[in-house]
Amino acid sequence: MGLAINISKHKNEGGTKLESCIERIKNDIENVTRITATPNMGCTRFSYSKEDSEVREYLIKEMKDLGLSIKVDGVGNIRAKYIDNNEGKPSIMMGSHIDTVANGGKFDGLTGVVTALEVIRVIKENNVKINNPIELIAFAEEEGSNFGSTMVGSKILTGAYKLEDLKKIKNDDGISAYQVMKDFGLDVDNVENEVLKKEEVKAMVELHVEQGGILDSEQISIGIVQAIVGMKTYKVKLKGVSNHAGSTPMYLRKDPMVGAAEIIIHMEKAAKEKALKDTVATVGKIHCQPNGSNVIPGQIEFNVDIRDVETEGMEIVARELISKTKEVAEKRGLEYKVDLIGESECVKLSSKIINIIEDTALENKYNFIKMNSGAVHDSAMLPGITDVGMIFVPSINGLSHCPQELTKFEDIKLGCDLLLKTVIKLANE
Ligand code: HGY
Ligand code: MN
Ligand code: MN
Repeated sequence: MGLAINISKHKNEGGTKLESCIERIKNDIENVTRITATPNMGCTRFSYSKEDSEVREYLIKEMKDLGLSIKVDGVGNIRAKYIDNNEGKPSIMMGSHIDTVANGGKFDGLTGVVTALEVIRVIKENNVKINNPIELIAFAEEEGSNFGSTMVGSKILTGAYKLEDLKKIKNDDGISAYQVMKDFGLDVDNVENEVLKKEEVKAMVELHVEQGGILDSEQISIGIVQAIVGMKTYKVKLKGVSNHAGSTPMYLRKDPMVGAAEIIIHMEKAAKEKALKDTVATVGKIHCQPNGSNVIPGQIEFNVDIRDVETEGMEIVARELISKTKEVAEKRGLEYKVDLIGESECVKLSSKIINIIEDTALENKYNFIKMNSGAVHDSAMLPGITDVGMIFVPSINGLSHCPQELTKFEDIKLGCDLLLKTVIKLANE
């Protein structure tokens, strides 16, 4: 494991005023983000990778130093509970995910985990009275970087995914999530016995960077999230006839690349002109076989990521995808397959939690707005089990899922202090 500058033993200098320690937050983020598969090209920390192991080792040590009771479930979610004479009562849960996209930013997911860790440090060192345990959860495989399906950790935790689903979803090498998790040393066969029960949790509050530009452009420190978009991810496979790029006349070709291009252009048109005002559609991943510049491709696979706060918006684009793929494949003599490989509903967050966060922001004179999230988050899987709220902190220039992702530590501290006060309120109401 890389050098870990260990200043996390600083006593919280917040004095009587309860507040988080920006140095400890910075230290955790720097120690974790130096562990990446792509040094100098952003954070690449896929779940179940070498980098993931190193980060888990670091975070679990920090959790043990706090005396938390730690459990890693069969899909790799880390659950760490601070219990203080309130054993058996439902937890106030906080946290986010520790995995990243390829060449991602330093703050997506991790910010929610280190601020939750810092909240527990402050509560413990100030002996704050809490009637409920405080639980930090670090979700696995939120990004879908391995298997194309987002929020696998929270879908398993909430029962939205079953063991069977882990055997179905596969990585680019055709290895199932089930096998990857087993090889990582997880007790994946046990996942269905670890589904979160309503009586285990009283509330969930996730802090996350906005990943959009509203807070930064309007110079606002805090976003209180009201709804999280729904999402559908499709995998499209087009099969044609691979052939020589030079000696094959144009009229004899069955070229899946050109077919894919027609469909991808149509996705943009469907989202812009046929769907609803907030509908978005993206093709960010494409795989060409055999991928030679002088070879007409034999097969093209690409994923289509469709989102909206309204289900209807997603369904319009999904219908366009299926009909356009059929039309293009028949016209060009291609075989085709369109599979839905992941989805999550648009969720409205708990008005109770939104009100508590808002009251706390008003009491502390934070400037805030209420807003929706265009990114999906593990919290989106929990409303069926508990009351859920989210706190956003600004992303500079709205950039995310790229090495340029940036959030000021002062803003993270402000968000962490709001999280701290919200959690204490929830643990004492
Ligand atoms: O894709 C998302 O919205 C999230 O970052 N996984
Ligand atoms: Mn995220
Ligand atoms: Mn993300």
